[in-house]
Amino acid sequence: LNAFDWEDALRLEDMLSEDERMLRDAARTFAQDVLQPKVIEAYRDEATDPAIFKQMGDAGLLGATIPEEYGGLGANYVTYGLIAREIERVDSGYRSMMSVQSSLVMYPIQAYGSEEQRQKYLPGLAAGTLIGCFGLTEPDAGSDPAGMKTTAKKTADGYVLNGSKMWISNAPIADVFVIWAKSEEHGGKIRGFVLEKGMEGLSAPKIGGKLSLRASITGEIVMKDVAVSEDALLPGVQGLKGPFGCLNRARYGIAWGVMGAAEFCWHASRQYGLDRKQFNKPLAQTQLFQKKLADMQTEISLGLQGALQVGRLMDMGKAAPEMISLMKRNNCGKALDIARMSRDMHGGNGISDEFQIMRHMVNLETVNTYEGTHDVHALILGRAQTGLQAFF
Ligand code: TGC
Ligand code: FAD
Repeated sequence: LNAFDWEDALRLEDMLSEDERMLRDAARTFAQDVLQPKVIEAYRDEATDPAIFKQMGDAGLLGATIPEEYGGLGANYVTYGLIAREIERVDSGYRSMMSVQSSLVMYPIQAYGSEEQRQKYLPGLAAGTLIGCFGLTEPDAGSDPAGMKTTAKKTADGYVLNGSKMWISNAPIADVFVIWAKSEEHGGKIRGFVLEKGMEGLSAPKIGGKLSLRASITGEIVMKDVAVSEDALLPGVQGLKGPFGCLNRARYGIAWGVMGAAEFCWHASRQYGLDRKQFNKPLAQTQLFQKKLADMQTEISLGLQGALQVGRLMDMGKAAPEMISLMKRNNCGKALDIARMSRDMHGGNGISDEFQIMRHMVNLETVNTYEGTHDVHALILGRAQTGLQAFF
């Protein structure tokens, strides 16, 4: 038998191709060299630097799965997951910026857009010279997006949109807005529209006072008689399966991403326990401390294997949305438990931003809630195994 590698207990490394490892390593270098030095201050000041999009674009991290002809990397979903893990090892907010741009803005334009829409938006979004956002949630429609009130009315040469969106990542600095609205012309079915910054009647005020995900800007989107031409409509999809098709990809990325945040907390706890002595011995030499480290190692090793398996199935075209619910829910919940445990293991230092644990912990509160809450994913899995829906 081989020697045991405590950091990679189930040898994830051996299950990756050379290309996957290479792109993962490049993402790690970028995250550690470019993002890590800014994050403590950005979080403290609740400041999002829009230049990060350009830096991510230059590093090839936006739209990794989008074909090269549109500026993407043409990489597989396993690679996309590995990138999310490296970015979220630094901060969930930075991973949010990357995943909204990649899965929630570039993906729908590629999958549901016209060729003109693809040519117009995808290269700039891949380069990070354009910033995108995704408006599904509304003040009165969160877990139940079918209850949305935003409408699109047909006019002689296009549509007029009215309504408001709430809790939208990137919105205040966005150039491109993917908006989901009920279209009168299509019998009230949900359709996607691409709006642009500067359109009359469109505004995106920042939501201040967030105690979580402070390095990623969040806003409302207010639409008052926003007139768009016919070519703003995403022609390729109608109904809730449009936004859900995007969410499948973003939720999958989150399943990997949160494992990166959890790994940061786990490694920091181990090191802290080796360095810090109480009662004349390292904390890491106590049974309670070691049990916690073993629990962290176990959940992270299993969570990464599960994420990899779903990624492989996605790349083979064999993944089901319920698999993604299972991994998004499990990995977010476990990462949050690990971050809370790590906060405790750091004692008083655990509450200091310099140790970075508490930032991960409060970020993960958001990640556990957005893209379908922990309980909503339980209900999706409950429905899949009983045939009974318990949402309403
Ligand atoms: P339901 O009857 O289940 O489905 C309606 C239609 O949608 C289809 N569908 C899916 N298609 C593809 N993938 C999926 N995962 C799908 N889930 C459902 C379904 O086949 C059906 O199609 P059709 O053609 O028959 O009409 O719809 P429901 O209203 O009962 O849904 C219930 C529920 C709770 C599962 C769903 O509404 C839900 O998932 N709610 C959670 C909402 C959510 O995740 N919001 C996320 C907002 S975006 C965000 O948070 C971004 S943060 C990103 C960041 O910053 O990183
Ligand atoms: P609610 O749906 O009101 O849920 C409140 C509680 O009730 C939760 O615990 C939930 O699990 C529970 N609950 C709801 N329904 C049921 C039920 N049937 N049975 C049992 N329990 C239930 N949205 C976007 O569209 N785009 C974005 O870019 C985006 N970014 C976000 C960024 C941040 C920082 C945050 C916080 C949110 C973001 N969201 C975004 C919104 C996010 O997707 C929603 O917050 C999430 O879907 C939950 O909706 P809600 O907040 O309205 O909570």
